[in-house]
Amino acid sequence: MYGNDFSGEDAPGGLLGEVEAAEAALRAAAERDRGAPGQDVDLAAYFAEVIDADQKIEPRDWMPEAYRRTLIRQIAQHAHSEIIGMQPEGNWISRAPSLKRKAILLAKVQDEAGHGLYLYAAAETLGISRDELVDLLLEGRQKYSSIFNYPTLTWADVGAIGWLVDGAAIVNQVPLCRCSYGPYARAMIRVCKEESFHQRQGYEILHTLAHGTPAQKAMAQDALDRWWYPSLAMFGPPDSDSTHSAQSMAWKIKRFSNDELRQRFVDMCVGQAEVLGLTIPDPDLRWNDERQAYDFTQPDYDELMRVITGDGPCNRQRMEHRRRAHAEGAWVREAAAAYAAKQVSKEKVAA
Ligand code: BYC
Repeated sequence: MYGNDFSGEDAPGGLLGEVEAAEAALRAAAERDRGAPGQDVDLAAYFAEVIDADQKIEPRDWMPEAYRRTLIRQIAQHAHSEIIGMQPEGNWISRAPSLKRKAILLAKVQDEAGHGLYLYAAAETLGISRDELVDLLLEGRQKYSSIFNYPTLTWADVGAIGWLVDGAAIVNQVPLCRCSYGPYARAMIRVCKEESFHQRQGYEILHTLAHGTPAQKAMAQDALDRWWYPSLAMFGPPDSDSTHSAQSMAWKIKRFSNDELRQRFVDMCVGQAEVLGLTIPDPDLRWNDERQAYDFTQPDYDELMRVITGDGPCNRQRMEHRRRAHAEGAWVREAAAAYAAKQVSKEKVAA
């Protein structure tokens, strides 16, 4: 029994079906490639036409400076989230309850590093280097997702992260597979396919615990109680307070608003929680026939702002760890650069 077996995630209309459709649309857009604009073309008008026609902006294309900056901000924040996001789960690699669980978790955490790399590479196509982006994170001038500032207290938290955090990530990222910027859309397709496996492994951990001893079930419920509202907050502030949504949607970077995606996530989770036999910690959660969606209690957005601005339960610990890991990895980067330089000079001698 997996988290998406009954939400129809693999079905054509389900989330993975949407990823497949986005991939096909991306290929079709590439085939319709308009090539570079002629010399006398108004570049701003050409950019608007490409966006209107649902084609992709590529690194070679002219783009408004604000579009470029917005993409760098969002993609970098996303990349940093993948890298910082390795910490809460990495915390459990040495304490996973079996060899098999340990191997799976290790692979998952490595996947997150890979996602960070795809995303840094996508950001680099916008004319900023990975070194610069890493410095911006380490200096606290760029953000990462609020969710990774919460602690993982028990093994069930690893399950809750997979089910809820990766689940929220998929709901947020599937529409990004149709983002107007080609390199970001392509990175997202690959990321979403992998995230789907992550979500399933988390759900399976919780399913096992929820059908285990009373103490294990209580541990699973406690994890759901602690991760539910922070997961809802991952989608960002409510639409009324979202500074970037309107412009990002006009540019087709974002395809849905923060509130629309949050609603979609809640609607997806209710049936999944029922199969787990766990209770979503919201006494006001109920089906609204008129809206054809669940009514639910919003997360505490003041808490979200506190966490975003550096005052969450683990912000300091996460950044200290990242700075230390970066400093301790300096010799690896130097060795890799020296090796690459040596290869280049060997090739030159051979040529
Ligand atoms: N946390 O105008 P808004 C993962 C900021 S990785 C922190 O709505 P936007 C995973 C926002 O940046 C998950 N900050 O912004 C990894 C803005 O501040 P600035 C990461 C947040 O960009 C490992 C301000 O609040 N996913 O899933 O239109 C293991 C106003 O917000 C948050 C992504 O990054 C937040 N939750 O919409 C497991 C997805 N929310 O920049 C899992 C890509 C808002 O003006 N990003 N802010 O200083 C997005 O889709 C959008 O950037 C957001 C926000 C929906 C997050």
